[in-house]
Amino acid sequence: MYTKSIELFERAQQSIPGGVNSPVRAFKSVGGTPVFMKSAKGTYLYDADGNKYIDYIASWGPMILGHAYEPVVKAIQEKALGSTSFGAPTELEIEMAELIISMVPNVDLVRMVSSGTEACMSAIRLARGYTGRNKIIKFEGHYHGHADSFLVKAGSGVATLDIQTVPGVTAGVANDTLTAPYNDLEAVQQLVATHKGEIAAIIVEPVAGNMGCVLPEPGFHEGLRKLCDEEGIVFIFDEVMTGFRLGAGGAQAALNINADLVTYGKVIGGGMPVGAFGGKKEIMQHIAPLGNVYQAGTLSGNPIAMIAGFTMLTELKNNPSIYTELADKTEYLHKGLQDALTEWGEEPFRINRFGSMISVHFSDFPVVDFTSAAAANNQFFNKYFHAMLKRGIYLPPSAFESWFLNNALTYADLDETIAKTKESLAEITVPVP
Ligand code: HOZ
Repeated sequence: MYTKSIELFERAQQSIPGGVNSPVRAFKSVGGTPVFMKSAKGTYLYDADGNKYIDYIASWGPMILGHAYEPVVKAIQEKALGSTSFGAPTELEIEMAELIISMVPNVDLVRMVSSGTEACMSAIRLARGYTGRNKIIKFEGHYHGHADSFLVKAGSGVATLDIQTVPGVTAGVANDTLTAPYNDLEAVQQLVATHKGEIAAIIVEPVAGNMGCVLPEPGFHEGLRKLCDEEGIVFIFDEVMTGFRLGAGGAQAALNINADLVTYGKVIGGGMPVGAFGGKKEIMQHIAPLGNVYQAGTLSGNPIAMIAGFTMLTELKNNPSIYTELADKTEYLHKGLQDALTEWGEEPFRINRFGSMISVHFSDFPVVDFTSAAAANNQFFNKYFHAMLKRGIYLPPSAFESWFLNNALTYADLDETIAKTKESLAEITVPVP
């Protein structure tokens, strides 16, 4: 069934570290061989062996409208005929910036980059340059890409591989990154009081997606916002996952919170390698060439990435009902999974959901931060993952990742997913504690 994937993984390990170009894909925590994909259309993935899957990753977010969405593919094809890169400005970059500004609150200026990592890295450099301070606060289990400053108590692959300290990140850099538990406002207030006048930025995943989906508790972001205002700290929303997914205005609009800077990643490229950071003019005007905070990139604003993103964001802007449809489908899935797991009754569980982000935690208690996410029965998740995979349901290969729904999913696909969950649960033997 996975003959070709097994063969490709063997071969990949000869030329690519660990056989993959991003660690979560290696299936290290769930075990087994990663499935090598060949193509996808709508909500269906097809692997190298010809197996078909219903996709719950959506390329970790961006495939909101499904794979190979025709207007996006057509726009890319047409644009490529006029060159794939100039290293010089284009009108399309202005249109893209104007579109983002028209959709998102509190963004006066936006700078395109090529990945979410680059966006977050540049945003904290800007915050440091703007405030003249060195330290930042991030949250345990949050992942803001792999720049040195963020690889402290990070989520996603760092949590999946259980890497406590990342070799190569200097103590100096690590010392400037302070961490607090997500949803623990008091811990953040204490950090700020201890390091008064030293904190340049607080960066947060507004709805966390790199330790599974974990929701902000009421008042948490409001408290952070107030603290940042009082202490002159730049408040950064990392919207790499939530931007244009929770709604056209991202988490800022969905949660009714104003951030000073926002960062974006893959979502704004419709699946192409893109990122961006933006925010208030007062801060953004410190970026070169307006100011001296240097940041650059030959492929920034790349025409193929811009046209893919512009086409997808335009669809999202013009069809706001997409978000209601997505939220309804996610709620339907939630209920179906909830009923299936309750009826089976052999393992405690919690389901977290916000918009079209959802995750199942095999836990007896609410999952509200990294400690509770890590304390769940993630070995059981791994079994569930494999039981679903072999039935054609492609979930994230780690309990420390959110699931992302795409709007090509039909209710029949959701029913199939729920039915396959029932079959999977019936198959899994619960180990005697
Ligand atoms: N860190 C990404 C999700 N949170 C995973 C990216 C990938 O492995 O492709």
